[in-house]
This record gives sequence, C-alpha cells and structure tokens, in this order.
Amino acid sequence: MRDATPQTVFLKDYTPPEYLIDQVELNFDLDEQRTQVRSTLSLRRNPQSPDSSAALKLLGEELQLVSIAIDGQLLEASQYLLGEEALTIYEVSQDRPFQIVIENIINPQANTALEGLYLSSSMLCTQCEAQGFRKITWFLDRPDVMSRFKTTLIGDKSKYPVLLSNGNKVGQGELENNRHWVSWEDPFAKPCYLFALVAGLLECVADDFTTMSGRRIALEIFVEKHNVDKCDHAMQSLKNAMRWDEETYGREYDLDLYMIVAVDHFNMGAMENKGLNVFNTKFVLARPDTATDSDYEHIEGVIGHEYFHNWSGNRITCRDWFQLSLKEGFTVFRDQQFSGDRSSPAVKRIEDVNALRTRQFAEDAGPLSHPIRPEAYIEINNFYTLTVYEKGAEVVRMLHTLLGAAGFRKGCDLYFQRHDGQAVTCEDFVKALEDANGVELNQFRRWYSQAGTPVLTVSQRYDAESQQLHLTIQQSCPPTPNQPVKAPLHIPVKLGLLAADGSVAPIICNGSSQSEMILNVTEAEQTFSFDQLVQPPVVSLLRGFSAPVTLKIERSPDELAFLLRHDSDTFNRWEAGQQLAVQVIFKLIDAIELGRPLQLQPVIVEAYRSVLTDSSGDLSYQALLLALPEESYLSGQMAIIDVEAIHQAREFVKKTLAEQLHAEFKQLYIQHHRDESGSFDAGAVGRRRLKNACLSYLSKLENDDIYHIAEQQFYSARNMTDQLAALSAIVNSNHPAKARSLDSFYVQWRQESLVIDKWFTLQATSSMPNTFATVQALMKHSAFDMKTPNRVRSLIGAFSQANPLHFHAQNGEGYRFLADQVLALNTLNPQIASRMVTGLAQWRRYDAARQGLMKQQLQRIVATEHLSKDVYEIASKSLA
Ligand code: 0A1
Ligand code: ZN
Repeated sequence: MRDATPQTVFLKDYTPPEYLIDQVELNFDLDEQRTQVRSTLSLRRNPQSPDSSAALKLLGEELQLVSIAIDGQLLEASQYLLGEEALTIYEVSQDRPFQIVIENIINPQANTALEGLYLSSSMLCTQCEAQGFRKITWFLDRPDVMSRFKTTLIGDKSKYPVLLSNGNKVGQGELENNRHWVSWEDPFAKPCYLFALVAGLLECVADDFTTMSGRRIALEIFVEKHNVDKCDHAMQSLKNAMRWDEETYGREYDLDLYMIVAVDHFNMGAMENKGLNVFNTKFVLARPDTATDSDYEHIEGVIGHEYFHNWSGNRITCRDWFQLSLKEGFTVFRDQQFSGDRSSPAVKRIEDVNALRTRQFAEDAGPLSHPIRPEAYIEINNFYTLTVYEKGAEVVRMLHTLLGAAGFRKGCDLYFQRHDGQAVTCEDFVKALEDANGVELNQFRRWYSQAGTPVLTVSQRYDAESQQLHLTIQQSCPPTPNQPVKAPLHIPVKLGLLAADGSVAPIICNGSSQSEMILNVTEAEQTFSFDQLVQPPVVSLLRGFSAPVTLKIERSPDELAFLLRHDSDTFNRWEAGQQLAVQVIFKLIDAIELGRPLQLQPVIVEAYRSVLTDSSGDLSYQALLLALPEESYLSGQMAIIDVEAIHQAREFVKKTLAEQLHAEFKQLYIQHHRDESGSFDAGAVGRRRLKNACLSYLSKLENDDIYHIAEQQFYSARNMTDQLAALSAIVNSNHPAKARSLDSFYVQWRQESLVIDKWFTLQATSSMPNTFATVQALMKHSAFDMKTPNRVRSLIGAFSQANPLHFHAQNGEGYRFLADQVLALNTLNPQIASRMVTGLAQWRRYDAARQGLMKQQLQRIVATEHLSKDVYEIASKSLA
C-alpha cells in the first residue's frame, strides 16, 4: 500500500488562482547531474480572486532549494515552509506586484520518470505537460496561469552546441571554460506546461514556409546525426499541415520559427510546446527501408496534431485539466480531417472507427470508464485516455455533423476570436458554436458529462398499404462508475435508403426528398417515418459512423452481403462486411463451445470472392474490406470473453477463405507484387496493402509454395512495409525459416532502434505456442531496456495488450508476468507503469478462473509499498 491514501482532485472544487505570474525569467546552468535553475517571477494578486490568502503556495517536487528572495530580500527559513510538494511563503504583498527569485538544483540524470528536465541519450530535454514544470522549479503549475517566458541556457559548447527554448532567439554569447549561452523569448503568454528546453549535440534539418499573409517561417527539425536522412517526410508533413490549417480553418502560424526535436526517450507520442515541439523519434523518423506505410501515415498525423495545437491548445488553452478534451478532442478531430484529406477520407475514417471501437469502447465499458470531461482524478497523467482523445474527437465530429461544415467553421472562427489568449472550458467551446450558429445545444452537452457507450436498438416496419417505412430507435446507455442512470443524448444518425436493385431510394420525410439525411435522435424511444416507398428499402444507418454508439439492428447474412456490394456509403459498405464476418465467427464460436464440427457459411465465401474480384476502387479500401474483425473487437461483443474460441474461430475463417479462394488471393498478390523502393504515394501504398493482405491469408495455408513467396519477399523487399509483412507471415506460422529470418532481420537493423522495436513486437504478438517463453527470453535480451518507453511498449505492452491468446493463458503466467513488470516500472517510470496496468483492468470480462487470477495480481500491486499515484489510481479503480 502507499504511505498515505492519495488525494482526489475534483472539477467542482475549481477556483481561480489567487496570484498571477505575468513574467518569468529562467536561467539554466545545464549539467547532467546538477543543473542550476534561477527563476525570476513577476507576481501580483489576481483581481478575479477577491478572497486571496496572504500566503503564496508555489508547487514543486524533487527540487533542491538554494535560496529565495522577494523584491531583492533573501528570505529566512522562518518566512516559508518547504514541503514535499510545495513551497509556501507565509506573507506576500497584497496591493502591489512583487518579484520572487528562486534558485534551485535538479538532477536530470536521475529522472527516469521523463517528466520535468531529463536526459535522453546524451541530450537534455523537458516534458512539462501536465504537471512536469514543478519538477524544474517552484511555480503556479496550473494551466490558467499564463506568463511570458524569457529563458537563458548556459552549457558546455561541445556537449550542448545546440541550446533551444520557446519563441525567438534573442541573444547568444561565449563564456569561459568552453561554455556558451543562448537566450530565448516567447512573445506569447502561455501556461508553464508549454515550456520546453532542449540541449544537445544535434543536427538541424532546415526548410521554410510562406504563410497565407506572406510571412516566411523558418522550419527546423533537430535530430542526432545518424538520423538526418530520415527527416524529409516529417518536414513535408509539417508544411502540409501548415497549409491545410490555413485553408481549412483560416489559421496562420504566429512565430517566425517552428522547431521540432526528436528524442529517443518519451512517454507519449509528442508534445506541442510553443514553437519547440518535442517528439518521440517514432513520430519523426522515416525512410522507406526503415518505416512502414502506417508509420508514414502516423508521422503525418502526429506532426499535424502538434502543429494544430498551436491554435487549439496553445493560443487558446484549458482552464484546468478537467477540460483536457477541449484541446485534445478538438485537435484529434482536426488531425483526423487532415489525414483524411491527405490520403483517403474513407480509409482514414474506417481506421479511426476501428481503433475507437476496439479500444475506446472497451475502456468505456470497464472500471476506468469516465466522461470526456472527467469530474475527478488522482493523477492527471492517467487521463490522457482514449476517451478524452478519441471519443472527444467523435463528440467534436458530431458537432461538425450537426452544424454542417460551414456552420462548424463559423463557430470555430468565433471560438478562436473570442478566446484568443485565454484559458477556457469545454463549455466555452460549445457556447461559441451555439452563438455563431444561433442554435442551442443543451441536450448535446450531456456528451461531455456522461460516460459509457450508448446503444441504439433499431426496429423497422414496412407498411405496404401506406408505402411507408417506420423506423423505431431506442437509446440506452449502460451504467458506469458513479453514473448508474443515464439521460438520453442527442445523437445524430445519418441515414440512407437502398432500393432492391442497389440504387439509391430517395428519403421522403415530412414532404421533403433527400438522398441522405440526419435523424436527430433525442429521446429514449423515437419513431421516424418515410413515405412513398413502393417496395421495402434496405436501410443504411449510422453512415460514416455518425455517432460513437453501438448499433443493434437485425440483419440477415444476405442483407449484409447486399450492403457490402451496394451501399454508396464507403463506411457502411465496409461495416456490412465486418458484421457479416462477426455473425459467421460467432456461429463458429458457438460450435466450438458445443464441441461441434466447424463449417464456413458459403455466403461469406461469395462475399469475399466479389471483394477480391472487384478492383474498381481504391486498393487500400479493398484491403480493408478483406480484413476480418480483430480479436479485440470480437471480445467486446462477448459477455464472457473466450479468448481461445475467438482465436480459433477467426483463424478457421481465415484459413478456410484462403483455401476456397486460393486462386483469387494468389492472383491479386501476383498482380500487385512489384519491386517498389517504397514511394509513399496512394497507389504504391494501396498495392502494398492489398498484396500483403493476400499474403497474410495465403500464409495460413502452410504450404511450401507460399513459404517460398514469403521468404523471397522478406529478403528482396526494399521497403519496410513489405519486409515486415513477410516477416510477420513467417513468424505467425510454422515456417521452417522462422529463426533464420528473425536473426537476419535483427542483424540487418540492430542500429535502428525503431526497427528493433518492431522486431520485439512481432515476436511478442505471435500466436505461435512458445510465445510466452520467447517474451521472457526477450526481457533478458541485451537490446531490451526498461528505461526506454518505446522498448517497454514494444515488448511488455505488445504482449499484454495485443496478444490476448497468450497474455490470457489459463495458468495465469501472463498476468503474473505483467504485474512483475508493473512493479519494476513503478519506481522507474510511473506513467509507463500505470499504462501497463490497463492490461488487467478488464478482469470482470473473463471466466471465473481468470477473474480470480487477474484480480490476485491487481491486489498484489495495490498492496505494494511506495506505489506511485499513477499505478495506485488505475489498479485500485480497476478493483473497485
Ligand atoms: N499534449 C500531447 C500529449 C502529451 C501529454 C502528456 C505528456 O506527458 C505526460 C506528453 C505528451 C499531445 O496531445 O500530443
Ligand atoms: Zn494533443
């Protein structure tokens, strides 16, 4: 158990800050083990907080105090209280501004939590969101205190030739003993979570961008020397993002310089620090031979995401951390739009929905479920969740759907104009959208406060006599922690109708005729009627996945096959194929559980045959149509998850399809298997996707001919997508060349840590029988390192979150292993440790034996001494 029960912070307790800090001057004398910080704060009482106390409480953790002075007077020990988490100065001026100078010392090398100032390889860098600034110096570390920062960095010229901070460079000079200094000034007031500094031996890849008003912006990406040849895609992505935000939202960049630094050690993907983004190398570095097509896409998406934060997050920030989705939900929505526009909106939407339904829906159905605007937290770092980010983006998308593109843009314009330079709330965002459009969104607001995934149950009745279709939609939402009863939400449901020949049937409703319409579902039960339908139509509901809900509608396999063939909505065409596969797989799961022989229904074989032979469209989309629902999505549909039956049934479908459509898969593979160096254009990406989808099916046949094809592709590939797809086919089979291929891959890429992460993940996610032993052996591999989050995620994260079959082994070895690793990580890096606990959070969804085993490990974690707040919160809430 922890030493004391950690405190919960509540949204309802929010009060404005008692003091404000207008200016900050920071001076860093950098050293790996002993960095000296001098912070000069210009403070005053906040006029918005009339009942302020005379004492000033500055937050700070793990800091060594040297001195404090107020208005030039050194303070004596009796004038302040130095605690574990704060420095309280008993009396400060109430009627005029005052200045505090604090000197303190920090040890970046000892900082394995990667929060505050830390060492990544030989580089010094910072991570301040959410509450890392307090590990640099004492401060009012809360987002509604916005200050102008001036920063001076002093360091050794050989170790730290590059010294960076936010804003513009305003001075530099030489010092004795081979040292130098650089000063930076950020003209925009910002909360301290957006502060950053970087010092290191770095190369700069430079370019520029001319904004819509003709200003020239210098763009600089800083990386270690051996990575200079992997920055082109990130740079191009940045320029694309800058142009896109001008064209789509009318947003222009505001400083003269935009810098990105790529670091090997990072807890998350990237960070939007003003003018100085710090990125996980995973989301910057790409060369065709080292990065897959998905990596290229993720890089473009994350570069866009951080860039878009400059307006949705930095210029307008959050009042408090409960409002996190204000910046994250909105920015994820913006990056999704950007990526869709850059590639294929249809493919991007399917990928996003797939991720939401497999991962966020599980979170929302479990003990950690929370609204996109949470009401309480113990450790805010635990709330950078799929719910706040991905469901938050869905909520913004629904607003976009309800207001239309033009209305949404009008609302955003007002939001940006009204709140520029402020720290605001989700409510302010909704209000701006309302005011700009002259609408009210009162019921819609419930999406911000209500957790859980709503369920829409649809029934239809066709009346031949009146030629009407009546659609009844019921909505409900399961109880979630602290929210036993839910109120109805405002849910936009996009609808289309298909005639029997597959053509569009006009929707005639209340006298108007449309080819598609939005149904505003607002009540617990509602019926919509459509006229002039000579024949019963086939309904296509929730087009484009217009709301983050579970749709329940009875469909025959034939109707699903019909929609898969004819629906003009690309999302729903794909969805019909998915639901057809779901039905088929669940029939097989029943058969497995009853010990009956397995048989594949011909309807799915024919549906897949037509997908395989219709190459009229986008090849990436065709590849998605061929992908069977993931095991984790199937788990979400089962009352008691049967991991083995799910795996066995899905494998059976895959193998049988490969057998029955062998010729078609092979033909497509051959047709699209070209010797490509890996250009990242839609055509080449599509060819690779489709070809590798075919290879994945064919590899289930376990025949020599296919083994030969896979091995050939592995050795001859000139791009990582093809090489990895071939290796994956080999690793997940009984291929005789498995060990040889893995060794060869390791030797080829041992210098490229991001590629070696893939090597770990591939083995950790293998469905082959000896995977757990392999994982244990890999933990001892010389390339494994608990202090590198990417490596931890690539092995422990991959095994526990993406290998249900082996992680949930009946004997509980997977659970014990995970708990061991969580406890080891707890002291090194609490944020990463708590992310790993989520593998155990869904324990209630398994059979009694597994429940007991998982619970036992959670209890063991909670009972451990010196548990971090991060791990304590997730483990204890999982048990609650
Ligand atoms: N704001 C960043 C994500 C981020 C959050 C927390 C971090 O450290 C605890 C780091 C990054 C984003 O949305 O990209
Ligand atoms: Zn973000």
